[in-house]
Amino acid sequence: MVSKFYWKCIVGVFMFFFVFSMDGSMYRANGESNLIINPDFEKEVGWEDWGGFSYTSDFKHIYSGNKSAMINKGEGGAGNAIIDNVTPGQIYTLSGFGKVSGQGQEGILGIECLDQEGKKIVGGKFTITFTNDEYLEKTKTFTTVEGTAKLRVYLYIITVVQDGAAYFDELSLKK
Ligand SMILES: [Ca+2]
Repeated sequence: MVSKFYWKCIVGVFMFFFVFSMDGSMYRANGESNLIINPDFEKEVGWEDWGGFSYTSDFKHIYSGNKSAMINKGEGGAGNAIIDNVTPGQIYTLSGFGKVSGQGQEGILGIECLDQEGKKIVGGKFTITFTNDEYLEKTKTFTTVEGTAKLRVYLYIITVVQDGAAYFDELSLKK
């Protein structure tokens, strides 16, 4: 009996590590790496300020970690590093946590399909709009349009209301 129990333990431990390593290899096989540089805004890199963009460390406006993105200017926002080696007809999923402050404020998390020269392609823009005053995760799945060679994720406010701002954290773009 003791020996049977002993072998059950050995098999149990073996199965544990087998399943554990399978899980790891499956994750890698899916190639699900986040294509956004600095998607959690913890480091101050990867984002180009298009106006009114800042990294905030105000705990009231952070979803996770120590910083999030804040935009508080109309026609302002920020663009992430351009993603190269993209082809048309590929399915990607964009997601992120966002919220707004100010009555009627809207905040946009978007992505643009760009051609080889980095120019925007008509019909190649996909957006997620946040109007909630507490952080919510939203997701958008899209297919890259004809002529796509690059992608660019961006944050944007079209018009800013009085005391308005949009906040973003924990973004993700995966193929
Ligand atoms: Ca963060």
